[in-house]
Amino acid sequence: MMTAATMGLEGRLGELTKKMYHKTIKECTDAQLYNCVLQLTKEQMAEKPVISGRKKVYYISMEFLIGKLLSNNLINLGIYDELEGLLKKNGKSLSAIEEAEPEPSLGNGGLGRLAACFLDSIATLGLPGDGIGLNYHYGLFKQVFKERLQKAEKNDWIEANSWLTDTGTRFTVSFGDRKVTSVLYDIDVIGYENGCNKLHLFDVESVDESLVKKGIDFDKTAIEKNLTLFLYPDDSDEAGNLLRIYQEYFMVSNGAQLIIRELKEKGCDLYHMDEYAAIQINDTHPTMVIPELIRILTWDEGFTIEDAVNVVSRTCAYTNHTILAEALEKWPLEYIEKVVPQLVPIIKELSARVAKKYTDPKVQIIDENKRVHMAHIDIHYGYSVNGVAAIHTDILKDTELNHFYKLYPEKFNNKTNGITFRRWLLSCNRELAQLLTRTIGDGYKKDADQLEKLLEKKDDVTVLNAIEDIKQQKKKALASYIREKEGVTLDLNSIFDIQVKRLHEYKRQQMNALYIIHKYLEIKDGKKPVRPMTFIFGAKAAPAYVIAQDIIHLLLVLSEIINKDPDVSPYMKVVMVENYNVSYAEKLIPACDISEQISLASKEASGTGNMKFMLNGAVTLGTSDGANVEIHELVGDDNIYIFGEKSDAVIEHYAKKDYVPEEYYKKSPVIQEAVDFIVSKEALAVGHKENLTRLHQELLNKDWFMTLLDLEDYIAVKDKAFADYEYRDKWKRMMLVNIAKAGFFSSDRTIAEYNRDIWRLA
Ligand code: 26Q
Repeated sequence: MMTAATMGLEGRLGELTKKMYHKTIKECTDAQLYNCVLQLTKEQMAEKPVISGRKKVYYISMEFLIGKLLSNNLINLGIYDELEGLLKKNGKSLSAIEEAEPEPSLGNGGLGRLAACFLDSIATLGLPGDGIGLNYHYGLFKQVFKERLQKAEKNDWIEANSWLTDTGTRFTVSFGDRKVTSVLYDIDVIGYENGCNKLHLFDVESVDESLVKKGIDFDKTAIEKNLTLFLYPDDSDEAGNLLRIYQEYFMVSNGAQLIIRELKEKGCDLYHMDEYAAIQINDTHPTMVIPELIRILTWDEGFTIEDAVNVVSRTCAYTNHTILAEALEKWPLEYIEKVVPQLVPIIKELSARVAKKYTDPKVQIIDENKRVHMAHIDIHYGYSVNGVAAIHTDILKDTELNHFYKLYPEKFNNKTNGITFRRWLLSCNRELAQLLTRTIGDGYKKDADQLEKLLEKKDDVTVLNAIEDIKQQKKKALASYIREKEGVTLDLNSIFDIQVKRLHEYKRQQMNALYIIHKYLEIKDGKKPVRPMTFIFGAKAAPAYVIAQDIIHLLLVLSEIINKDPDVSPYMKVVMVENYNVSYAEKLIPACDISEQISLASKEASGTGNMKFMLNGAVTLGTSDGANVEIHELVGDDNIYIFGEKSDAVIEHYAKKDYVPEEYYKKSPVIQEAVDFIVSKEALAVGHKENLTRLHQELLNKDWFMTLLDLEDYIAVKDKAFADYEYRDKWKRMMLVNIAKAGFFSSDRTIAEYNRDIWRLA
């Protein structure tokens, strides 16, 4: 077979179209061309060297939210432009072909997307590092709106031709009540102008897709048939299903078998496992890998428990992604007993060792209610504990995990999150990337700090106008997409204000909704804004999270009322996009003027959307939370809009239990009006009484995440941001500064730090 390297891309693509469809490139449909280009790209990746070295990192995670891969892989291979050109010559458009790629939904949100960005950066830095996860056939649900409510459907993303390759590897995984055979699929991960690593996704041989009946319902008992059908939605409050434990153990058992096989192939003496492998545990979901490795070493490899514990503890490192206490996994020992009885003696032993050393009940592994605190296993039996933004790590050290910090100060470290600039700049905003290359050269592609060179151009009218023009082009492209998908026409002269992220009360989409109601009432009252405003939301809510569903309902009700009101719609539009996902993010983020990052201070561990918006020239409107704090430090007071109470004040409110939403409601007519609109005649005429009254009650009587606390400040600062948008020169400079300072948030920087401080891969 002649390969593309010897015959050129066009020749090889022509061969493939002929072989697969008996057609020329010109004659193929976009969907057919997608399959051929997929094949071509896989061939090209297979020719790249596998990144190798004595020590490898295994990034083990229940989620890898990889998104579509074609564009990214072409960019990393360095053949995007050539392919685009040859397709164009044949009357075809690469971006139309990309639309034919199905999007896998192997993650919920931030944590899963971070894992995907990390794989890209690990390979780009040329470090040996593989992902270990699960191949969910339907992933996270696909969101559809019916009667202004979220409904869940399956996302059937695996096609005959895909990025998955069956490796032929099969392992056996033993549960208490059955054994299953796993199948290992690999996806190649190519670094930017570098070699390849792998994402290993395990599946069950006996999985049965026909188990799924209506929507996303399926028989929960037939484990060997259902184990890899779906990804658990981020049930921060509702966790606790046996199936989740089956999934977690299935992943770690396979992961441990794979790692030990690779170590033996390398000739590693397992007593020195830590010199060959680092295992990064992505939140507590893969924690059972620790007792599982100890079990294998003691049962199969003749280790004493002492030796096994020691070497595993030198190999495993833990990343924490949340400080919401209710989101920390605590499994009843009896569940673990049912699913994996073989781990129970190990976990009991690990727990007993802790109990012998430390009497403090707060640091025990098995608590008095016989619940296993997964994070406590990681902290006692891992060598590193990291948070994901400076403020987050500080809160872990000072409050949430303070008891552990006192025991093991040397284990704690911060690794502020990052994003891959290949996807979130080069791929989603080619226009901006080209402008940057023309202006500061292309060194920034491998060294993101070079974006700072852009600061020299902060008074250069040509550059400032070019940035503005690109924003306008991206707004136009988004508007036409939204018109097609959502049936809403946007005003290109309006300010695009965007909040896209999982729906959660702590992220406070409801506060944004109250601002919108406030503006609506002002316009009804005759107070017109100088420039029209477009409010865009995208968010999935865990199906069991009732109030989150109610907030989605409110947003859909508002968009119905506002967009259809002829007095108001010329001045504002509200759009809640359906099924927000990575591909949608790639269209929304480049088109954004104002990036909404409004979580209750102390609750958002980091956020990574905030970084993507900044890199694409949006200005942040946010609280002093997560990575917003670091964005603020980098861009300075003049290039960001910060509002709301600080995290220490918020933490104090919780400690003193002194936040009473009704006091804020009574004190402020503006708050009162906005909150009561939720159950007004207008709202009830369009929405469901049950959902709206429940939400109204929740805000007045509970409001656990303190929406009303910051509402007045939010309104004032957001009004200021909208007003400043009219000072175009000032605004364009703010855009430029945000882009120039975004280099710090490259995941290449984050991964270099993980490697320097935690993994130490030569
Ligand atoms: C747990 C138990 C049972 C079922 C589901 C879960 C579950 C699943 C997913 C719990 C949490 C998650 C996801 C958490 C997450 O995405 N956290 C986000 O991580 C980002 C990357 O570090 C941060 O930027 C965000 O601030 C954080 O919210």
